[in-house]
Amino acid sequence: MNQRPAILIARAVFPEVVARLREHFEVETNDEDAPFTPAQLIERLQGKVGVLTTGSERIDAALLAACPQLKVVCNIAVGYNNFDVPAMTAAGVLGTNTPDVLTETTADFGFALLMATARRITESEHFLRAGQWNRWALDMFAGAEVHGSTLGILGMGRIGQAIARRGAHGFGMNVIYHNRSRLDAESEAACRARYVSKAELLQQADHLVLVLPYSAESHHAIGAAELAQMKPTATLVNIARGGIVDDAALAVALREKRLAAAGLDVFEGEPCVHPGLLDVPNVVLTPHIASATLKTRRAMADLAADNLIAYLTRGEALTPLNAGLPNPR
Ligand code: 8YV
Repeated sequence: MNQRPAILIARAVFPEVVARLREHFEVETNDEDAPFTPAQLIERLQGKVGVLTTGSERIDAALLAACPQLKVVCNIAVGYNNFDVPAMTAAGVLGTNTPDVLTETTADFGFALLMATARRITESEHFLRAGQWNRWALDMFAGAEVHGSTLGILGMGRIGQAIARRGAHGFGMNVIYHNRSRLDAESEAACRARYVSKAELLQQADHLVLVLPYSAESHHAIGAAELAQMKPTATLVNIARGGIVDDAALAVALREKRLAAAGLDVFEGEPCVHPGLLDVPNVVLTPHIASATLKTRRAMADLAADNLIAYLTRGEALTPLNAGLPNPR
């Protein structure tokens, strides 16, 4: 009889990562091209002590009660708004995420999206592909200046600071930020960023990048009222989570040119995208790929696997979210 503990990998990951996990555990995988429904996830978790998840699997009190053997849930993501961490702690289940390994890659993408948005790269490409380019004009696809402009960052964690460094050191931008807590002086100096109130951030930013975690508190942190405070020439970039922006209000602001442009990698209710956003030209839309380089996605999957192995074999994870569980399962 095989005594090895059983685990589930809820979404397809790299074969090398599966192979590494198979050295320690009985591994069940999701061979479908889609995430499990909540009921399927509960069914597949029966008898499993650990699971690798992505942002798509909700881990809440109901699931934890229905899966009494589950000890650890390892997200292949730095964001963990799919976890109810207090419920996990109460149930004695450890959660882990993948910080650091995706910081620079995600910041690169944030900057790419800012550039594409400000300089109207996808909009002008569509125009060219549609065969509409028949002459040059002085103001053709004239966009917003990036170098030397004011970069606003809402949410100044690791990724926010990495974007700030790119803006300040690479593009000579004046960087301002708002965050729940102010950075220490050394960290502010490293990314040449100045702390301002949220109202000042909205009013002064030429380019506003959102990099804050999603929570009840940050739900619709950018809605109609906030968009109304921004410059009509400004651009907005969201690489954080859908739900932080009220996408319906944003679509209206873009249509009415009360905001010059937006670059969005995340959406409320993704993979569905608000139809109003699909309908306006001044928005760059990407399918939640900010951390998507092969090297980084592999590092994320490896870190999640390492967390699972470390916790189940040694009782200690590498990047735990709720370490020191009072009553671990
Ligand atoms: C993930 C992300 O790829 O890390 C995060 O929080 O948003 C992305 O890097 C995505 O959440 C899938 O897990």
